[in-house]
This record gives sequence, C-alpha cells and structure tokens, in this order.
Amino acid sequence: MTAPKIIGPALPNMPWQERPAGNNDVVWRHAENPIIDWNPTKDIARVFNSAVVPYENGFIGVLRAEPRTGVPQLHLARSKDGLSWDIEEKPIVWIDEEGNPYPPNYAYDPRLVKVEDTYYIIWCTDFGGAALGLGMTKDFKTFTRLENPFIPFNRNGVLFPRKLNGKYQLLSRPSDSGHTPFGDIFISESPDLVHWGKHRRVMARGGSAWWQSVKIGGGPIPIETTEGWLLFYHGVSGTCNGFVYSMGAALLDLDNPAKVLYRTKPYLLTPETPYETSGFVPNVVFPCATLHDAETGRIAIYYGAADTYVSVAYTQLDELIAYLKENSELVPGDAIAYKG
Ligand code: BMA
Repeated sequence: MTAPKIIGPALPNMPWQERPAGNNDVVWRHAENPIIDWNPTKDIARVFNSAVVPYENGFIGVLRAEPRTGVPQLHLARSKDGLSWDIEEKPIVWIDEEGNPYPPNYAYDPRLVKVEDTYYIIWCTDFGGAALGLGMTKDFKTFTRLENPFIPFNRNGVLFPRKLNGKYQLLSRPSDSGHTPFGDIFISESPDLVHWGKHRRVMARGGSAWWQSVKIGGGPIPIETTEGWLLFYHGVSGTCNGFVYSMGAALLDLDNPAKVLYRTKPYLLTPETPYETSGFVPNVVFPCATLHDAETGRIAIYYGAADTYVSVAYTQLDELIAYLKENSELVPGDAIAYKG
C-alpha cells in the first residue's frame, strides 16, 4: 500500500514543530501558543477563528477581529513565518460588483481559499439574520462582495479549493437565529457561485460520541489527498455550563464529497490548556484554516481558542489517516449522499 499523500504544492516555509517527546497524540499544540494574544493592536481586543493562506514569500491572513465595541469584522494580516502577524488596524473595505461601498454589519468566522486565480472569502454575515457572505479578491487590495449564497440562517461556509465536474462545492451548516442547538454539515454545488443547488447532507451530528452530539460544522478548507478530501471540523457537546467545542476530522470521497468515508469517533483536540478553557467564551477550539506541505505531509491547523486567541496545532498526514481509519464511526445518515 502506498503512503497517503497531500495533492498540491510543497510549502517548506510553513510553521512546524515536531511532536514533543512523551506526547502520543495524533494532533499536538504549538509550544508557544497562543500566537495572537488579547489586545493585539490599539483598537482590537480579540482575534480568533481566523484564516490564512500562503501568499508571495510568506502568508496572508483574514482575521476575525473584535474591536472594543464587540462587533466582529474581518481584518487583513501579513506574516513571514505564519506565527508572528502584522495586523491591519482597519477592517477590510468591501465593494459590491458595481463598485459601490458594501460594508457588512458584522463579519465573523472567515474561511479563505484560492480557486484558480482568485481568492475567495466566506464568512458569517448579517442578511436579515446570520447567513453566509461571499467575496473575492485577486490582490488583497480590492475586495468585492458577490451574491450571498444562501438565505438565513446559515454559518460555517467552506468552499473547496477546486471545482468538481465544473462546479464549485460549498459546505455549510444551516442554523437558527441564536446559538443553534442543532446542526449537520451539508454540501451544495454551483456553476457560477450565484446559483446553488443539488444540496446533500454530508455528515450528521450525533452517533455514540458525545463531543459531537449537539452540532458539527466544517472547519478549514478541505485538503485534497490521495485518500480523499481531508476535512477538519468542529463538534459541540452540551454541558451544564454551556457548549464545548472540540475538533475532529473526516475523509470525504474525492469524486463525490457528499459521501463521508471515515470520521473520527474520538475528538482530535478538545479544550485542555488555559488559553482554550478560559477566555471570552471558555472551552472552545474552533479550527478555520490549515497550511500544509505536500512534500512532507505536514499540516498546521489554525484554530480559535476560547473566542479570544489564535492558536496552532500540528499533525502528520499519514499518521492522521491511519488514526482516522482505525477510530472511525459513521453516524446514521452519513455516507449515503442523503437527500431526505
Ligand atoms: C459559534 C460561533 C463561533 C464561536 C462559537 C463559540 O456559534 O459564533 O464564532 O467561536 O460559537 O462561541
């Protein structure tokens, strides 16, 4: 059997630390977490649940930043090493397709992906209720909002890095107007990023594992591998002190990502460290992006911690896939391109 491989370019300058001695976890934390702390700029109180991609000789980020009003907006940031970030004090300025100003009332939980020659940003926006916002840029100077993909309520939009059968593929998580005590991951396709359809349920909450019993939502942009699309996702359990957000992973079929092949029964990461268990919202790990190197199979996962910090964790593709296959449990409704 050939070892699983990431399909894509090498990224030798991505952040990386070896698994610490004595640690047997398949995902391990960056030793200097969090990489973005409280009050990182004059006006921004907290940065978390943020997205990064390789850009020019380094990295660029679209961050969820909360100023002291508490209203989240998206801010650009640049980094040479992926760990130390230079954050723009002012939010991204959006225009509509006619060139008129089109600022979101709020914007949070961005995902960032390059498809062909364009970078797309998907976030949670106000559309008479929480819904997915979609915008594009080619140069990180001009940012154009496109049609909102779906009516409210919806969150956790994750666009695939390439079209399949000529169609864009978008994961999403239908929600409610509040903190949503339910939620499964769906996929929809579009020929033009305007008309979306052929909706399928990819993965359901629940199963025998409690960490993902209340709701699940897509995380970083799926990574194309020889074994399928690798999707990190968040799963939520309800406790007497509120929700707890953990992270798992799934492999989706390469040609038909509506079909889940494997998904982790145990979580891969759960709030344990002080920067995950305490902060503005305690007990949250919320992955939104990865950097990965096809040459070595290294993956760095960027996650929001306690709705306060940006943190990084690492994993190695071959070990992760082996773990995923050995510790998988599908949930009723999974893997059947569910339409009902
Ligand atoms: C979700 C989103 C996330 C947040 C999480 C925990 O509903 O708002 O941005 O990290 O709750 O508060």
